[in-house]
Amino acid sequence: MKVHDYLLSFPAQNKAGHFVLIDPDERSVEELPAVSKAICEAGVDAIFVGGSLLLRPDYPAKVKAIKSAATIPVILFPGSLSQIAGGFDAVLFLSVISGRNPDYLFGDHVMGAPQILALGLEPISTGYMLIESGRTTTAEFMSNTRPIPAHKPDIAVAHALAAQMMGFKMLYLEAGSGADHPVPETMIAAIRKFVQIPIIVGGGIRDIETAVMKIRAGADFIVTGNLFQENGDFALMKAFAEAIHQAKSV
Ligand code: 1GP
Repeated sequence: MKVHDYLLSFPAQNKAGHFVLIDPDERSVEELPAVSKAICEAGVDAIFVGGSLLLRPDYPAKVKAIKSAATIPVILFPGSLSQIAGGFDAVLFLSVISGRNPDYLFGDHVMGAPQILALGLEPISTGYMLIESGRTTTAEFMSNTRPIPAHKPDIAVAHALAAQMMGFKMLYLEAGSGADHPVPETMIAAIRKFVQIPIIVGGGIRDIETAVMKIRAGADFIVTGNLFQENGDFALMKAFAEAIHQAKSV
C-alpha cells in the first residue's frame, strides 16, 4: 500500500493519527533500533525523520537503523536537500507556502525531484505553513520566511485553500520545533471548514490534552518531537497514541 493511501485511511475511518519525529542529530546509530522498536510498540502510526540541520555524521546508517526495527512507515521530513536519502518509505515533498522564498516554494524541488525519483521514494506533496508561536523558530530562521500571525486565521485559511486548489495532498500547520505556543485551535478549526485534505499539526505539543484539543478542532495527525526525545517516556507515548486514536470518536 502506498504511504499516502495509508495516511488517507485515517480520516476515512474518522480516526486521527500520531507521528513521532526523530531528529537524527539527537540520536546515535547504536540506540536507534531500540528507539524505533519502542515507538512502534507504543502504537504510533508513522515515524518522521528530519531536522533543520545535519551536524553529525552517519546519517545513512541512522536511517537504516531506524528502518531495521520499524513496523510502521518511516517518512522523511526534510529540513533541506541534503537530507534526501534512500531507505525511506516516503518523503514529505514540502513547500513552505506561508513564505515567499522561491527556493522553498519550488527551487529546491527542482533540484530534489530527480534524486527522489532515482531513489524510488514516494513523494507526498505537502503545503507547509509556518504559524507564529512566540519566539523565532529554527524553521522560520532557516527558511528565511515570515510565519503567518497566530491571530489571523483568515490569512491561514486563504493559504490553505490555495494549497488545496493547487493540488497539495496534505497540509502541515507548523508552530516550529519546541514552540512556546502550538498552532491555535481557532486557526485549525477555521481551516478545517474550508479544506478536505488531511491536516497535520505539530510544534510545541507537550501534553495529551493539547493534542486532543487540536484533533477536536480539526487536525487529522499530530506530530511530537522534542517531548519524547527529552523524556524518553514510552509509556506516555503509548497513552498519547491511544488518546489521539480515540479523540474523534468520543
Ligand atoms: C517539528 O512539529 C514538529 O516540526 C515537532 O515539534 O519538537 O515541538 O514536538 P516539537
